[in-house]
Amino acid sequence: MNFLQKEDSEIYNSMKKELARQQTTLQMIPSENYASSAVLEACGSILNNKYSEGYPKKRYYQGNEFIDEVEITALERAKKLFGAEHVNVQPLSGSPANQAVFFSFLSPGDKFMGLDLSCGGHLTHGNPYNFSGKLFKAVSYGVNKDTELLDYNEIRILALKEKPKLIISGFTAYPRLVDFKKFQEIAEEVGAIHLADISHIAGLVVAGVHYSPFPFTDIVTTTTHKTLRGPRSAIIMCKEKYAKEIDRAVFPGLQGGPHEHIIAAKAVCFKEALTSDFKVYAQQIVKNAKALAETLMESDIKLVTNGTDNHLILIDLRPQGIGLGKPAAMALEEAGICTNCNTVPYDPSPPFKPSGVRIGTPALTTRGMKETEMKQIGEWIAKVLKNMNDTSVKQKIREEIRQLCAQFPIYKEI
Ligand code: DSN
Repeated sequence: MNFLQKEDSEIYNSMKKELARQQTTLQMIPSENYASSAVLEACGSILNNKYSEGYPKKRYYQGNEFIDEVEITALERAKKLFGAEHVNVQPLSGSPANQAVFFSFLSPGDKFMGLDLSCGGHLTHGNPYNFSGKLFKAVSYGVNKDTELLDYNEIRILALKEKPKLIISGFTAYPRLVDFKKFQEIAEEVGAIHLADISHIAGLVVAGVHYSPFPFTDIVTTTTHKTLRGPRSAIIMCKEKYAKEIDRAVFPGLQGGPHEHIIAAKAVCFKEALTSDFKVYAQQIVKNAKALAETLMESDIKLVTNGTDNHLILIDLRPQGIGLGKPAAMALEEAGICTNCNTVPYDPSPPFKPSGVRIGTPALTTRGMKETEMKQIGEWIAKVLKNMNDTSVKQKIREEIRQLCAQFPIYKEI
């Protein structure tokens, strides 16, 4: 960062401190990861300088010969990686990608179904403060109150009653496998479009450690920076018959010039995700999450659904009387463990004061940590949660975490 250091010491210094934070603490927010240096180079590249409204070979601006090469490479790699019929790599991030899908198939006021936020749904799946809940009529489904699992029979009954135009599957805080085939069958039965939002689990899907929504799902959206470990962005994939609607909804419907530096970074990420090393990585994410979940449960920490099948774990703080999610996440941060507070199913507290903490293993797995480290980290998390106001406990763990992080360096070369 030589140029930045010379030209803007304020931003340079903030970035240096953030780098140290990422290196010396445990990044356990399940939607975060460490992108490779190659991905970061593409993000910070001269492709930033180019406007390219339109699609490859059909641009409104001149000078896009090499931009087309980049975007076509990204498209081809994404198709191969996911087995998708059609891909749009231009969405700026996950929410705009989902927005484009709504605008492709729904008119304002139309009804759709998505998972309730408290049960693990995303803002764009029908939250009343989000465009999805404001412009459209959201009918939320939940999870079973006892098992905290999706109940496909209940979802089907609700869909038959409500007859939505769109059904969304895929979540931000559901620690179990999702049966996309069942969602597609329900959607077909009621004549709805099925949108699978696989943002959290895309890396697991391409590695074959989570069910894939391909080839049967109508539309699939995913961000590219979570388990997929690419740049902060998103893509939309669909059956060929929906290609025109989706492309038109992204441009000119919703966006202007695409961010081709980020599209280049997505292409790099797809190449990385096509390797056998990535499969091993994704398998390890799940092994690590299971090992961590076991240690937490052995330490009497209650987990939503009593475990995990994917990369994330949701701690329910209520049974232990630990308190609310925000102070718990703050105590963990003081000890060097970065998580986020989160709602638990049917949370009696409001979303800005939720009763849970969400943790995940994608970033730690990128650092090379395995089951042994997860066991240690699980013990630390339990200890902090049971001694939230004890500064000496948090300081001791903070120091031990600093030592652990030094054994698993990240971004040595920056
Ligand atoms: N903010 C993301 C997450 O943390 O799950 C979803 O968009």
